[in-house]
Amino acid sequence: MAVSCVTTSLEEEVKPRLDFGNIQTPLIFNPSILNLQPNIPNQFIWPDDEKPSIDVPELEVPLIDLKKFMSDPVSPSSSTLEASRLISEACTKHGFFLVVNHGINEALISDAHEYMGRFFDMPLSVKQRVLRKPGESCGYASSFTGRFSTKLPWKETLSFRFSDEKSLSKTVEDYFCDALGHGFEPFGKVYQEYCEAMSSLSLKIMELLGLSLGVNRDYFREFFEENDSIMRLNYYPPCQKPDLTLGTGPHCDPTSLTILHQDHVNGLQVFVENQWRSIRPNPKAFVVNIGDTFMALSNNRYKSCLHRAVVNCESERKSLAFFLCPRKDRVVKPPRELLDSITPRRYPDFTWSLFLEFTQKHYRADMNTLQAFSDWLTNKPI
Ligand SMILES: O=C(O)CCC(=O)C(=O)O
Repeated sequence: MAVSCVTTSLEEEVKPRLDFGNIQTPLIFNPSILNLQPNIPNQFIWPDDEKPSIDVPELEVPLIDLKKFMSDPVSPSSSTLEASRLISEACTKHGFFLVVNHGINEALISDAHEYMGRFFDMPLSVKQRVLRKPGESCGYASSFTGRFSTKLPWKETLSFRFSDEKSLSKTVEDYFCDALGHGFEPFGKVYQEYCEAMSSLSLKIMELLGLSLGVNRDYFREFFEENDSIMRLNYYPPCQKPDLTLGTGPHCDPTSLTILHQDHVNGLQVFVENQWRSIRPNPKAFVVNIGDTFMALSNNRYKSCLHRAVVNCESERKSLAFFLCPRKDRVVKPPRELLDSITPRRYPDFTWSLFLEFTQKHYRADMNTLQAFSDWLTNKPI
């Protein structure tokens, strides 16, 4: 990985420069060069009130065992009812829980991590073949140097689209081959399979969320059939000043449901009861969290919670994030069961495509994204 001095049209737009105080050069995030400096560029230094604390207490999140649920008949068993009770409790409070016995092949998870390492180890010129352009949600981002010029995250990402529509059955494989070349076919195959597995798992979790909200078990599952989701590979290199920067800044996911697999290195933190708390890595588990779009679907019953990722000076860290999103034209509105005279509609109807556009073109995701979007929709001239 490399920080070098390449000028692209993206940089011209925001004109970020490497700023060590006295010397300024155009900014590209290349840790192998940045790590040779005693300090980090100012753009990566976060304001004091957002600087990370490394030793934070652990968040207690329920461990949901999916084994029985996966083979549960239509009428739920007592273990499924217990799982749905635990999910309801966690999602009302902060929206985070872990799932184990999820049925995803360990070798597939390990391949997904392995290929992520291979991708980020490639020369910058190769990764830049799929450079993420302003206003787009997919592609390679070396930090967010092309989009923002302050509070930059200490990470590289590769994001791509997954569609569960039958006519688009090979979106991921095609993306790798078309954008990066035929040598990337094995990457495409691994991530196509991984995304298909994540999509199936998220539909099962949707059934549990439906049960836990007292809505028909199939309601949310059907809502997310033909989902148009986003997969993101997060690579956090070690940082010589981990107390000054963040790997991922504080934000709530605008998407519907996130299924995250972290490697063995600590980093994920969630803001609960006015305090940052960590979620300890568990290679056998996926971390699941509610996003803003599901918060709107549940009419605010379930929380989309602020979270971030910290970095450290010794080890690199990797995480795989699958962001479940509805088909772009689906209208997001809560089912009738979640409305009554004391709990009226909390957000207006919207489509995921409009919300996605809002987060890519008008607003940097933070803890108020959904409210800002809702205000924007309400006040937008027709
Ligand atoms: O890497 C992590 O633990 C969190 C990643 C995350 O929040 C994101 O990609 O939106």
